[in-house]
Amino acid sequence: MRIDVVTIFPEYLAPLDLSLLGRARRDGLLDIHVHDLRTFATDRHRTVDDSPFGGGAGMVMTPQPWAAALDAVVAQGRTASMPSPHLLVPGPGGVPFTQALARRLAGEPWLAFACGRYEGIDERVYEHAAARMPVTVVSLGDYVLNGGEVAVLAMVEAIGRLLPGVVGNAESLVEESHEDGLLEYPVYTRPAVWADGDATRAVPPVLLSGDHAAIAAWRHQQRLARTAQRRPDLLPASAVTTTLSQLGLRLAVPADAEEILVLQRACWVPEGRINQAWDIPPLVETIDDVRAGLTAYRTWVGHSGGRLVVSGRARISPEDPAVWELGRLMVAPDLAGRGIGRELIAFLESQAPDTCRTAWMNTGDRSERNLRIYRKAGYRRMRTSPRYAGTVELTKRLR
Ligand code: 6GU
Repeated sequence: MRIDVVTIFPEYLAPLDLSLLGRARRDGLLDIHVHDLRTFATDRHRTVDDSPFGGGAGMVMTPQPWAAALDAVVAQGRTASMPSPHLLVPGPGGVPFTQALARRLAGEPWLAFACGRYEGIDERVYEHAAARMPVTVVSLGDYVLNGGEVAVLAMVEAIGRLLPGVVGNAESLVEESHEDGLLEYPVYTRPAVWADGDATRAVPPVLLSGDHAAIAAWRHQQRLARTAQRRPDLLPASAVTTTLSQLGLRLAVPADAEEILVLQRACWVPEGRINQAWDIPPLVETIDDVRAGLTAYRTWVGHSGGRLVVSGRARISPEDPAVWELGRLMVAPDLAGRGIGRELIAFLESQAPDTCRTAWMNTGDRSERNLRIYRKAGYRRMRTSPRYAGTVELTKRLR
């Protein structure tokens, strides 16, 4: 693989001569060329920056040296089979640099990196480059570095080590954090029992058992637990969430309406199927109906893995101020069976004002599952006939 790096600090890239990447360069697996942007500036002072049009802080890198440098890189490196590199521009505003992206880039024959400094590179440089080669702005994460050089060191290492022959043990490339969406399990070596001053620290016994199936199962458990603890965003909500308290319920705001509507449809489709009725209100409501509901009721929402997965609402009955009316109790179908619905009911009851003596709700009269949950929560069928055909009304004494 050929890699070109354009920078005003070529010395920053010196570590690419060390360790595994250094050896890969000497072995000819990696052909890295570092270029000093200033040598492409034509003025007497080798200027590469100027103040921004429209005002604002800092300096902007000027287009002329960049265009000349990128043209020179292409002219120097092009071959019949490699007409141009894939240009990567490190910056906090880019697409996330992930293991998956590293793997895709490791399959390309020629990469070029353009290291910006100051407040960025004149936007027309991107247009100049895009007319000649594929261009991708990439970010290491949600924080700001002073320039792209350190990011290039990280990216070249992540990409380079995936090239055949760069890392000796190919297996160590597979058994790694992020290769299959989970973090790595903890590792231990001798001594089996370490006298650490006042403490005695032993290796988990399963690792000394010789039982390879048990070791694999333990390691998998450790990976799941670590991922849930440190990177819950990598796991599906169903693997992270077991209780309502993990969801951090909060009062809904108007911006939640869209996601509430999605959850509502997901939760009531099974009801529609049971009742062979697709005109039940939660299925036909529009986004405006949901928004109106947010003003008429107090609605709570809970999130897991970046998704809205739980919601419920309540109000003082407009007909009887002693009645606390619950409704739209929803738990995402993939979180069913964890008792979250039961916890949600208890939470909504706990929000009742002291003036409410009973809680009230209704559900479809064929909704066995709901009826079972509500019965367990202490709700009983009212003897009066229900307001809506096909529904039952349920109450519970609160105080
Ligand atoms: Cl790739 N470059 C710069 N300059 N800052 C960053 C970054 C990259 N990723 C996060 N912050």
